[in-house]
Amino acid sequence: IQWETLKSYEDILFQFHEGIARISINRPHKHNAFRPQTVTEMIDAMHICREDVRIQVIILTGEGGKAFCSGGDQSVRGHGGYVGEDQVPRLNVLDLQKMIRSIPKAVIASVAGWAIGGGHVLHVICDLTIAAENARFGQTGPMVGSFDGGFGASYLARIVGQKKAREIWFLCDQYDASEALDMGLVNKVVPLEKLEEETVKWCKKIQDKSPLAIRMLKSSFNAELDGQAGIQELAGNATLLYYLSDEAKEGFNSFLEKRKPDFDKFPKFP
Ligand code: 2NE
Repeated sequence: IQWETLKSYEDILFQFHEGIARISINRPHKHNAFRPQTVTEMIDAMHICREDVRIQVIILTGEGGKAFCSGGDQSVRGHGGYVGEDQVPRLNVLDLQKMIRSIPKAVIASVAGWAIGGGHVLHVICDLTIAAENARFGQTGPMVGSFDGGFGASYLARIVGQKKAREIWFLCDQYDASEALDMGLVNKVVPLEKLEEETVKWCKKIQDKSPLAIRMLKSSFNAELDGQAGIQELAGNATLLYYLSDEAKEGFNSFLEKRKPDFDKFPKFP
């Protein structure tokens, strides 16, 4: 695939090809662990993915074939978070998680090698995960003095069930790709050399579908789990659809034309 660079960053690659955006963590020397700057760059790229109407599907991945992401960079962990050049401790990966969850486009994790710790949570939050045969999954928090009790625990439990999620967190074991497939943690496992091809194939299948239907489905899946934030997302999409209707247009046209709105002419449904 001839990926075209959309924007250059220090810690990530951000590329585009035929409606697909590819965000790839580019710190293979650290198994693609993220520092605050990595996450800031990913957030910026996700903003672009949300706003750019050419982008229909997003792939999240890591460079090097040995790791998707190994979580927070422990070498910059300080007092209260991960510390960047400004010396401020941050847990900004939580903001990135919310963006992956709420962007009204499918996000596919393409996992080669390690998806560990906060890196594992990132793939969990993605809508779909395609794994290479060398992928390995797990949480390390309780070993390294951390945990993710948000999506990383509750949404994981929705995916693999309560018992398995507690096992994953309490034991900090690692699971290979076929174990991950068996527990419903990934959608498909392919040989490493086929990973990108298969991921793009899944993107293209989604791109052939109705974007509004995909958008509504994503927010519907989220709404059940995300409380008021989930309902707000789904309701925002309902407002978008309503704005497209002649009935809604009659409302604002009547205001602009300083007349009483005439809603009688629109169809009523049982
Ligand atoms: C991933 C794992 C199991 C791989 O082991 P192995 O033996 O294949 O590789 P190695 O030698 O450990 O790693 C290769 C290089 O990457 C660095 C290592 O230090 C090593 O560097 P050198 O010694 O060659 O210079 N590296 C790997 N992961 C790193 C990391 N996270 N931070 C900094 N450097 C890292 C093994 O590497 C491993 O267990 N890694 C640590 C996984 C981990 O505990 N991640 C943090 C979890 S907490 C978190 O992510 C988090 C959260 O819980 C809540 C909010 C935000 C973040």
